[in-house]
Amino acid sequence: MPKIILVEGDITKQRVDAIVNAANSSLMGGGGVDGAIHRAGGRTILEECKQIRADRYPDGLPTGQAVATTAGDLHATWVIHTVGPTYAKSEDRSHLLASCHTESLRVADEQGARSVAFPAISTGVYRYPIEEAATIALSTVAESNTAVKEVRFVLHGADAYAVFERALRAQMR
Ligand code: AR6
Repeated sequence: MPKIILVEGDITKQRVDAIVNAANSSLMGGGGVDGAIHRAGGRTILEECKQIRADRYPDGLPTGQAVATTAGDLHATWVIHTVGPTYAKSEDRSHLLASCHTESLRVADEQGARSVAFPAISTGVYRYPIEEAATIALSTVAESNTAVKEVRFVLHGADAYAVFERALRAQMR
């Protein structure tokens, strides 16, 4: 089980082996954390995403899956792109959010990453309630069978940090 650490801040500033990107299935960039990662990481990341689309995912990366590129100018070796579910009241998509975390850690293991930073996947544009997302993210990582030693959740803002802190405390009880 990896050690779980919570940090308030900007994921693009983290020094870790791999940074997870909350992407969309096009892998062509977007807003939120995706935009920030592509802006800070530079053009190489987008070029590799285009290659992955052409070679392996012509119809786009399915929700809940993950792929790795190099990290360009970021202080990391890899960016792991995963696609979170959009939130829907009418349907439980928690398994897809959980899958983003297990698949990202599986890809991290494939690459040999030992420290991985995650954003709060799906909690922005995709509208997943952050309390629910935090519980799913933390419990999935805690139960993951991975060689990754440290998982750092990087939360944007004090409110998001507080939610994750409460969820982590509840999980440790
Ligand atoms: N560092 C850490 N967390 C951040 C940062 C940052 N620099 N910037 C935003 N967040 P979102 P999603 C937080 O919308 O909901 C994109 O357009 C943010 O406050 O980035 O999975 C993609 O291309 C929120 O808590 O991702 C997709 O189309 C969390 O990151 C779509 O958005 C996730 O918000 C994906 O939506």
